[in-house]
Amino acid sequence: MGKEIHWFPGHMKKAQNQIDAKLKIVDCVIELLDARIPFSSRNEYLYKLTSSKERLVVLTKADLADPSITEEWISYFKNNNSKAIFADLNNPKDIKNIILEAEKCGDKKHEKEIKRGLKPSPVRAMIVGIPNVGKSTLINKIANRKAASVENKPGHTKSQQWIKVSNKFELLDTPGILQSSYEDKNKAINLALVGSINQNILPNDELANHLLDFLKEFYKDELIKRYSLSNLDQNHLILEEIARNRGLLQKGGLDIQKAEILLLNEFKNGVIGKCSLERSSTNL
Ligand SMILES: Nc1nc2c(ncn2[C@@H]2O[C@H](COP(=O)(O)OP(=O)(O)OP(=O)(O)O)[C@@H](O)[C@H]2O)c(=O)[nH]1
Ligand SMILES: [Mg+2]
Repeated sequence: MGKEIHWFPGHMKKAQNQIDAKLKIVDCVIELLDARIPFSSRNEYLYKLTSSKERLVVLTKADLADPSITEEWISYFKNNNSKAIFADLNNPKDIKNIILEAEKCGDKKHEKEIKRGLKPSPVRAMIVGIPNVGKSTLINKIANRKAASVENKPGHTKSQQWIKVSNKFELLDTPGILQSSYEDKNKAINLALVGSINQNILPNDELANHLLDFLKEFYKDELIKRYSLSNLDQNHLILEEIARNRGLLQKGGLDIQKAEILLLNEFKNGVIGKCSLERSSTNL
């Protein structure tokens, strides 16, 4: 495998240009980051592209992340003068909180309009982020209807779409965009582990190995409990034990590849526990 990780389908380049073109007419950018990997899930290119706009950072999938580490990330963003909140996008209370914060983005514009004797115009927010981070979900929850298509697969949304939420609020859904390349392979691995890079880009055995090393260091008890493990010595023995305990067999013995897939899927879906892959103290 080469040093840099590339997964930049054609629609992402187009999406980047379209974001640039729409920036002029939006009041703020809502940047979604995955609460389990706030550092790796920030697309540096997209961040710079949208830096002239007021920004609200939302750490999504907080229900899958380690709560104390998420709190640390919120403090980190605050200390860096960035407005950030965390959310489980399936929790209506969290959605209300996002709406309240996003509506504030229109305050300056509304002040100017009122001074000029104009009626306040709707707040226009552009939702940006990497694939699978929850952009379309957020829009549907705010709009309270299935306005944008959602699927648990990176790169699902392929084009921009305005969604009118109310007379006060309009949202722009955008396709998820990754950096055109990742020099830092750890970032690419993190993105694959949470499901934001296509599964076929990095080999499962490498991902499973990396994940086991990480879980052994930070979430040992959760790992042992989930798979009833008798020891944590070597990763290949752990995978064998998972295969044995789950009855993953093939002709001639244990099916290790199936054990890797099971481990990766269960991690991605939060079944092993609330695990954060990145900590603000060590990653930034
Ligand atoms: N557990 C959990 N799942 C979430 C949350 N937000 C979104 N999801 C799930 O994540 C998956 C992807 O959501 P989408 O809204 O399609 O993501 P997107 O950012 O629009 O993805 P692209 O269109 O590929 O860029 C779906 O299965 C959602 O149900 C959350 O806060 N918690
Ligand atoms: Mg989408």
